[in-house]
Amino acid sequence: MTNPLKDKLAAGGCITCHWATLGSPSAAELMAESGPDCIVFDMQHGLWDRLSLEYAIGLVRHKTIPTVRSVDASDHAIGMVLDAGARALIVPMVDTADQARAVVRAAKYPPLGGRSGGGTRPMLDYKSYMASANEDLVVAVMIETATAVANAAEIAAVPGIDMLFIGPFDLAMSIGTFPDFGPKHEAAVQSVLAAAKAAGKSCGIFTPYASFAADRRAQGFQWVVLAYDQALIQEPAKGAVRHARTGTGPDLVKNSVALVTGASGGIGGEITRALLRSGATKIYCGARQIDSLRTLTSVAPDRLLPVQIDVTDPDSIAKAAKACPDVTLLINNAGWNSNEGLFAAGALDNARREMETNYLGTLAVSRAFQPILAKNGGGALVNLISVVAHSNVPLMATYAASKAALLSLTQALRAELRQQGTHVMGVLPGAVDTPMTPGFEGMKMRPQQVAEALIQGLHMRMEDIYPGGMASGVFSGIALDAKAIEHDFANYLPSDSAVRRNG
Ligand code: 3PY
Ligand code: MG
Repeated sequence: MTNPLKDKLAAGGCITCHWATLGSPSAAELMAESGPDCIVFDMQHGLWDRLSLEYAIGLVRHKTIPTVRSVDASDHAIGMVLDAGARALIVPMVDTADQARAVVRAAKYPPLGGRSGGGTRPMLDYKSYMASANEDLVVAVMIETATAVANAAEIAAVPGIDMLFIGPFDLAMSIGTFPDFGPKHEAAVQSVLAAAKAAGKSCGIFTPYASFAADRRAQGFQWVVLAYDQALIQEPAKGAVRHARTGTGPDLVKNSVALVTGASGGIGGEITRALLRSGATKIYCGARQIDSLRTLTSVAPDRLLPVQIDVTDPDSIAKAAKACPDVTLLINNAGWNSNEGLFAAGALDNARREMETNYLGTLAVSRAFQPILAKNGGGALVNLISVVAHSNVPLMATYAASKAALLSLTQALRAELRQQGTHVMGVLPGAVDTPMTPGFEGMKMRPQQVAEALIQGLHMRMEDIYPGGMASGVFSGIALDAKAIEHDFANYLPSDSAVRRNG
């Protein structure tokens, strides 16, 4: 039996782990499925007891390397977790070389130490286990006080210690920088890394997020934490509640005076009809060509007023703003989709037109109507975005990029318009069945469903809505695994697309 963690360290690699604190063998099993180098069961601050630890290690030990942070540095705490099957050991709060020597004694069988033989898991095959256990085990001691930092070189030199493992939070408290880290903390961290390296040992560090882990790995740390079970549950739960938060206030639809840009299109027409049904007093129907609105406005000529507006033309926008001084609900719906990839013959022209319409056009119209909304009591501004703003669908690459810009713009509009009481809502559907999505063969929703969701979102004063199964699936998928969504969307491309289109 050779411990792959030891091989990785010897080769100068970096061990990536998940950190399990919740005392749930099922949660640990789920985390192990993702294939980390190891899982750390935290007995010091986690909810594990002897039995749940034994069971959890049983569930994961054929998938990953079970590792335990012991309750403390006592012989009993260390012997117990090794008997449960830990193949790597992290011992907290080790301040001196004497304590480090005691850790090695507790962790190794004679003649190297004084660990007592026994335990259910070692006894599965006790002869081979005891023959290899001393060699197999990775022993890491945690450096997490000012004293330990001062003694790091001596601790690293203790035979049998494989790694110094930094506890950044306790260290911050010990050196007085908590809750921040800062330069003093970083200097301490780097001095521990240097001490470990000078002794020919490895250095690891607890990293609460995967982004921190990447930075530390690049600095030469050889053990980092990618994910932490408490945060994996707590953060998405918080995010879901934040996302579902609704506001209160006067109804934004009933008795409103709305302007819908791009009203002659599939979604714009349905939004207009939905506003009409929902009690908007007046709806200005905006289009580049007034004639294209005739059928739509004929339904209720007294309440549906055609307005010429080309969102890429400043004069046209200024005239529309003059003609619509009573607007309380601006719906920026006008948009353009070339439905082409990056290597289509006209890709640069496509990209410019999409940016001009979807991003700059929305910005220009929002700027023109900001004082009108303010004068009329705040009201609401709605931007028709798309879920592809979050993750590019390369089949319509330049369009998706313009929608990403529009999403960013929407966030800034929300912040800027808060003071004047304008509610800003983003609408991010998936594919909608309109003339703009001819080539897309995935699941499409009807424009009417988008319009109904928009009205509902305004009633509830939501910030962003994701109408339809595709959009809500993508949105929650991105929160869990953005890379998986990116790769999934990439798969819609035909395999020879770049070559075929460019060539
Ligand atoms: C610390 O930062 O102190 C830790 O022990 C992290 O688990
Ligand atoms: Mg600690």
